[in-house]
Amino acid sequence: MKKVTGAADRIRRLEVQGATNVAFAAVEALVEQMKESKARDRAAIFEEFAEAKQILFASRETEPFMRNAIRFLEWKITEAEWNTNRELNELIHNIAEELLDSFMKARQRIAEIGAKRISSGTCVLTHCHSSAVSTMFRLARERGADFEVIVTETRPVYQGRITAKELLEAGIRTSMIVDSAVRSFIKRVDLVVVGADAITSEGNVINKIGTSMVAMAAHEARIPFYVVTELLKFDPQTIHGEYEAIEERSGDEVWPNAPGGLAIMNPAFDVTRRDHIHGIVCEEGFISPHSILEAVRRRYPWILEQGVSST
Ligand code: RUB
Repeated sequence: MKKVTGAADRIRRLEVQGATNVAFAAVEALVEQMKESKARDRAAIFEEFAEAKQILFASRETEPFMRNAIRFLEWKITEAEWNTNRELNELIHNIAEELLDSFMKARQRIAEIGAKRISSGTCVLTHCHSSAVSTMFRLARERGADFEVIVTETRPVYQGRITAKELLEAGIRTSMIVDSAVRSFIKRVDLVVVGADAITSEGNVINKIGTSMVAMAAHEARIPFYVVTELLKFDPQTIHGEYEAIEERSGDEVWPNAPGGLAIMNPAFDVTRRDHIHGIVCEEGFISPHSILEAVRRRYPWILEQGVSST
């Protein structure tokens, strides 16, 4: 399981960051792993697939996009006719391409929709690094909007720096603030835009720790708060009453070599209630968080059919 354990380690260590990158790194590793399979029959291959899936699922807890993508592969190879490893490899490669292709179309549509809300003179605040949000900003810039983005540094591992570098490269006016300065600057901004790691059946959004505080500050200041995300981040387990698990990371990220006896809590994500979200920009359009389930059912019925168990 070298390919898969290697990818899982890179994901766990944050060498691969953000829900989208995590999902595609996991899919790629799985496809490569299956290519190396020496299993002789269907049952043995599915056993290997199940083992690989468990390793990847365990790499980061709060990543339903990765789980949905892997379940999509599993569903498709379960349904299809194939006999040899060679046939399986070709099939699995094509399924991964299909997923990537549909994702790319979704991403483009999201960027098109979101970019319409960013015109010249707009000041936008964002938290963390989201590839969906960056794509939308780049498109708005390409279309000629001259706007400004305020990026939070995003403690403890500073994903805000990735965002800031990307935006500067795209020729977007960018400034950075520390996370605790959000409320001091919120009145200067016209809207807040963030990405998502998970969307629940109630329309709540899980994103980088601190997002819910940004949302509260925006709510208090009556500033619109948008989430830019593919519906592939929907977690079907939440329909069955389960809470999205929030990954707890090492305290070393907060304070390496901290004094002995100091307990450090380091949750990677938090939950932003739907009441603080003005709109979700997704491949089904600009929607209210209240209609999330309907949108997922329309666009990806397989997510609801395949994703009912925790394995
Ligand atoms: C990244 C993060 C991002 C979402 C969305 O957290 O919270 O906002 O994953 O990203 P981490 P994208 O750095 O801990 O993975 O839009 O690229 O899927």
